Amino acid sequence: MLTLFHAPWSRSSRLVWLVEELGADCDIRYCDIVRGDGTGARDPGNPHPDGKVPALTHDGALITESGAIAVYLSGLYPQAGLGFPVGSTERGRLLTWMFWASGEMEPAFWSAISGEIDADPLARRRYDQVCDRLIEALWEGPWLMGDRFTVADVIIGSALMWGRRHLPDSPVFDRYIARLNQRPAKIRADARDGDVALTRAA
Ligand SMILES: N[C@@H](CCC(=O)N[C@@H](CS)C(=O)NCC(=O)O)C(=O)O
Repeated sequence: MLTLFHAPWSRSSRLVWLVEELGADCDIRYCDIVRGDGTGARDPGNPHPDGKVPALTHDGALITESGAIAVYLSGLYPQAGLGFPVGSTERGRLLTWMFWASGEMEPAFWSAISGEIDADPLARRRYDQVCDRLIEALWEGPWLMGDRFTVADVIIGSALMWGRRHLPDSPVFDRYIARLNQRPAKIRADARDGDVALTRAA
């Protein structure tokens, strides 16, 4: 049995989207979390060791970290075609995107949000490299890996949607985000994302 621990309007929203893309048989457990503004509280029912989301349990085994959950879930549903088989070179490219997202892209976005890129040339350089890499990959499109929509589009695409105003003006980003928003699974996931107030009342 699969259970996703999810808080509305958070990093776990992208896993709700992935569940919809995969057609996964996964229970969604709505949780409260401590938000950036200090509101909310740790949910005692959430098994994440830091009280964060997302967390996934599979027959009692706990998996955390968005990228790990995404790779794990897409591996359970190979027929959905969001990943590649072990041993294929495309899987190597896909894993590169997945680890790059957490190791390079997310820190670069945070340094833009905090203003660090205006004071630190190395932070600026990393941010510019991240933006250049994305624009180059998405130039042809329609997806990060070309014609095939993959789990990397869910993880990286959701970060671009969330952080759009911290990215440079580019029709490449705008068109990509518009394509993502038109996906039926994304529309279903938005409807399922939930209401922060209700998780607190629960
Ligand atoms: N690296 C983690 C980050 C998870 C994370 O920070 N989640 C936030 C929600 S966006 C959270 O649960 N915060 C609650 C807290 O810090 O206690 C991942 O991507 O899964």
